[in-house]
Amino acid sequence: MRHLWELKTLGDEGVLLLRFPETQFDVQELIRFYDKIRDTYPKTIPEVENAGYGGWALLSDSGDYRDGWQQGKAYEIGGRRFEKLTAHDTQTTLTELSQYPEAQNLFRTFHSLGLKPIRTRIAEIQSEGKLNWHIDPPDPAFNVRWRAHLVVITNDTAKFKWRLTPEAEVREFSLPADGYLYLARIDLEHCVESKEGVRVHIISDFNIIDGETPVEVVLAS
Ligand SMILES: O=C(O)CCC(=O)C(=O)O
Ligand SMILES: [Fe+2]
Repeated sequence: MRHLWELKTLGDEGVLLLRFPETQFDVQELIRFYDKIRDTYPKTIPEVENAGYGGWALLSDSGDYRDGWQQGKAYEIGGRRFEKLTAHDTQTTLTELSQYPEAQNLFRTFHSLGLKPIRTRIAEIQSEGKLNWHIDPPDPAFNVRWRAHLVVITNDTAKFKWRLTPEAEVREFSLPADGYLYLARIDLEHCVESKEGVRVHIISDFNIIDGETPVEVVLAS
């Protein structure tokens, strides 16, 4: 078994996806939470050319639940796409969505896993929606190599994809709605799609507050 403090090494070894094998979130509770949010607050769609992709913030910079979604402009360096984002380390203000007991429970479980959540969002891809190939820009304030993903709703066509270069073989994985928290590499080019059916993840950047938590390799390049 590997441990959270080994995240850098695991990245250097070419690991693409990890999971926390010892803790399961309550998926039914997360679905109920998502249903309430979706029916109460309009979804924010970022101003990038990703079709059917948007969501709601639980932890953001200003504390607005739309914050962190509007300013998602992409830019290019040397032919590679980067998502332009504001500094994540300040994105720890609770939004009104965080008042829900399900959100409180979620944060408690994150802490029990040794994670301090930073920018945390509910991300929804509509049927036939996608988020284009991109790399998330490095940020010294937190571990930008990995991002936590918790699946709320998914389907067989919902895929997370990685490639080392635009010419390289594409590796893909359908993250299951099994209640386990996954860590996905975001410093390599990646994209997501859902060809048929909605896909909802809770996605969180984080700092490590306890590196002893065991993690398991799910996929390596
Ligand atoms: O799966 C998602 O909604 C977002 C994927 C992504 O680009 C990321 O986590 O950085
Ligand atoms: Fe990304």
